[in-house]
Amino acid sequence: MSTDPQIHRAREVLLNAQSVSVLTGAGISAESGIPTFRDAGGIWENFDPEQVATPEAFARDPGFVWKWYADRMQQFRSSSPNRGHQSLAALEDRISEFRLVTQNIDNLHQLAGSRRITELHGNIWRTRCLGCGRKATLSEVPSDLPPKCSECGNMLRPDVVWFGEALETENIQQAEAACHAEVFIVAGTSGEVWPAAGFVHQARSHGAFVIEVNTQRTVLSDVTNMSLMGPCGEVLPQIIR
Ligand code: BV8
Ligand code: ZN
Repeated sequence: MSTDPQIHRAREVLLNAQSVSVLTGAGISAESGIPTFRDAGGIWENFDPEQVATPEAFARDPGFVWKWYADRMQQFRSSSPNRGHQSLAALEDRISEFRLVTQNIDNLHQLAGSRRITELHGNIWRTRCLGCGRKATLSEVPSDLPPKCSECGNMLRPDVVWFGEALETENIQQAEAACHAEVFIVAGTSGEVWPAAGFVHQARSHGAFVIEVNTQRTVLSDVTNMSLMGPCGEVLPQIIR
């Protein structure tokens, strides 16, 4: 667990910061009951990413991939933001220059009230039409899979970024701008996925004070100024008074 002096130091740093950016991963949603990818019992223990999170997998069997997402949507519907998400929303209200960059697609940051969000990997409740390219937001879990476009009748895909797919340029630009903040918090991510993990390295190289919040050490821990060991739902409320 992180020590009080570390918590106190992190709180001081945040109190004096004019600009703060945050990068979050699946770990911040763990206390909302959503399994992470690479922890024990994680998603990749039961599913091979190549079978469900690549454009090839979708081309091969869109119904199977949509079933995987529909099941996750059901789970997300019964999950609500935890104190970790809520603390970041409160921090945003206090800091004039704030950006939340998330790898998560579960929409919990939005539900917690965060506004200046960059969704690096998209959002599970948004679809994109393979025919006309139209984006739409689903209000409920689709029943007949794969869903069809109400405009042109073509197949819809989840508006998420799969392995091997490029992130949207605008999101990369927003994330790169976020790396110029005085303080960069990286919370609940294993740092395994690129280019998301690379933004932590960029922030450090720009001279940011990098604070990690995680239940265990990660490949990013050596890139940080401070690594606070503990769950997001406990540590973030302590450092964001
Ligand atoms: C791309 C889909 C190129 C949506 C996801 C180098 C450079 C560039 C690319 C690569 C590269 N090396 C390899 C690549 C390819 C690949 C990649 O990174 N592979 C990895 C696995 C090696 N990257 C890509 O393919 C990316 N695309 O680069 O395209 C390109 C360029 C031009 C033109 C064409 C192509 C696309 C990556 C996006 C993939 N999509 N998701 C979905 O279905 O969710 S990634 C997936 O992993 C999720 O988005 C997830 O958020 C993300 C990262 O995982 P984490 O969030 O970190 O979750 P994880 O389980 O790993 O860790 C949880 C952590 O939380 C742990 O550390 C744990 O200790 C901690 N924790 C647990 N509980 C708590 C906690 N911490 C605090 N509190 C708790 N309570
Ligand atoms: Zn369409």
